[in-house]
Amino acid sequence: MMQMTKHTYDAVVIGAGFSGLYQLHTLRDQLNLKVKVIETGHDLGGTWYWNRYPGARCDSESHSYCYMFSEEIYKEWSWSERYPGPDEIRAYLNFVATKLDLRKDIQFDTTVTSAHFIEADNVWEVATNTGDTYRTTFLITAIGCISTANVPDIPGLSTFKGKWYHTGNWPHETVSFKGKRVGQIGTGSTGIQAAPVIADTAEHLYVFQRTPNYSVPARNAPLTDEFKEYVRNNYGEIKEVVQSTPNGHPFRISSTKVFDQTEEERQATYEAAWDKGGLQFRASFQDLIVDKKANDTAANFLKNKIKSIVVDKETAESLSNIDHPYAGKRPPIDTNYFETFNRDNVTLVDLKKENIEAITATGIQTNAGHIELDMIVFATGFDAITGKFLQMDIRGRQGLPLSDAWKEGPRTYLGLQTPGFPNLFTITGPGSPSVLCNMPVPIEQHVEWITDCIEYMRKHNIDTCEANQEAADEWVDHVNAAANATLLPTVPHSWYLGANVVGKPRVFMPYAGGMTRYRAICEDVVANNYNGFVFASDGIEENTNNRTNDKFAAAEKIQSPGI
Ligand code: NA7
Repeated sequence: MMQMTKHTYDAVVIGAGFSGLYQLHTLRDQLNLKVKVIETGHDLGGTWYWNRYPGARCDSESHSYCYMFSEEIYKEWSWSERYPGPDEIRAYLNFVATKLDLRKDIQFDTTVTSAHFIEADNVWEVATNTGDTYRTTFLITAIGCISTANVPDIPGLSTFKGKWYHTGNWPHETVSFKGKRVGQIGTGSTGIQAAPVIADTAEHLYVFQRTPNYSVPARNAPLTDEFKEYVRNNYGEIKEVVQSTPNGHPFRISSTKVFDQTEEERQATYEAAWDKGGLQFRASFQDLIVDKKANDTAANFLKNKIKSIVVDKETAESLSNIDHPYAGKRPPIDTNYFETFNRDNVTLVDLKKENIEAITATGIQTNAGHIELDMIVFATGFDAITGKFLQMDIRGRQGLPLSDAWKEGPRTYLGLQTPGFPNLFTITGPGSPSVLCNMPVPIEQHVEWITDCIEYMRKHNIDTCEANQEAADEWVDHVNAAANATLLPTVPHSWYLGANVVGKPRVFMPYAGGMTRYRAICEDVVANNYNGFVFASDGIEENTNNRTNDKFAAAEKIQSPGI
């Protein structure tokens, strides 16, 4: 029989990645709360514990993909490359965890299966797969946005005799492609990183492409001593930039509009951005993500680059036949992705020309023929942002399941709380700027906001904090308005919209209004007595102020999106 142990905590945090580790630190070490972090993985790292696929690398630059809350921690760590890989990110998180003595309060190898709000006691009762249960006043999800692997339901997968993997659940032991015929399905950020590395050793790689994608060279390289020195000496300036740019990256978005420049000047701007590499390409002009005609100039530049790199004309055509605006979906950055299609051992399978009919015992059957494979790699993305929430049985007031509250799509206030779920805080939940930013920036802001809110509650003997329905409805409208001011919702097959998962409601989930605007809104909410949140003690509401926050009411205020 399973041993049942009941624990009581002030706060339970789900997840031991960037968010969970920092949340543990602030609640335990600043507020002196009794905190437990529950983590499925055998070790810390969050998304970087699972994402170890070939070529995996963060697309934020390393000197900004880290905590900024402590100058000491920032300066003690030194990154080795322009973009950090999973091993280095885990080493960094381990360094932070050791420095702050975090491990002792993390329960690894444990998955939260349910969390129910017990109204009579104002506590959350959290159950896990190990049989332990936890009673806690505050429940905080730190579960990441892209942590639920999406394996498409292609008939016949169970009959496949070779090995298959999803990139987001990659084995921890080395997977050898030597002498193997590998089929890779998916050409998003992940597939674009993986293909060149798999092709290096595979006997043959078949890349199954449903939607062609733009990509800009990452231009990854070891960091020079000079740059490391610059990072060490300019903590304040780097922090100022990442916290004042809409997307949290360590570079400014140009204030120049596309048609402010002549054709010749524009090409030179794009060439320079291409040579520099990375997500900074997207920051070349102010209006790239809001004006389709402006975007077309970048799109055409990138399509021409593909055609200039890929030698085989038909393959080049298939790769550059892109149907959506540049950066309308998450823009990948790569190392030799398009060059990979010039190798003799790589074949592009264009799923606009042929369909996958089934997976067989020995490969993939399309309507054009059978491709013999020893291995299949699914680079097919995630049930993003809401997937992990809905895998847990979360119930709020009157037993309301979160899956019911979000049936038509997630409805939160500021991405931080859902009406009906008191004292449940969601770091980078739906409606947060999250994935449209360099993630550690919204994470730090959310963690600090939640910590301040809990501190306020304790100081004022408040039992519960709960988003009010009207505030959440307004926020959802604002999230939609922010998205609609950009080209992002025009891409029908985007995971931002949930369109990559069968049956998922099509709702634009992240907040595209920018991290700086978002931060100002959150500060304004606090200044206005936590406007839109209901505080209650002994069941009596304490702050019944009217909602006066007009900061996010008007869509026309969204001029520069936060991506
Ligand atoms: P993405 O960006 O969701 O990409 C998934 C890819 O898999 C994309 O090319 C999909 O094509 C393709 N896909 C998904 N299902 C299928 C099926 N059934 N058949 C063929 N192709 C399919 O996930 P990534 O892991 O690349 O990136 C996720 C984020 O991780 C990324 O944005 C970064 O933030 C880090 P589609 O475009 O839907 O036609």
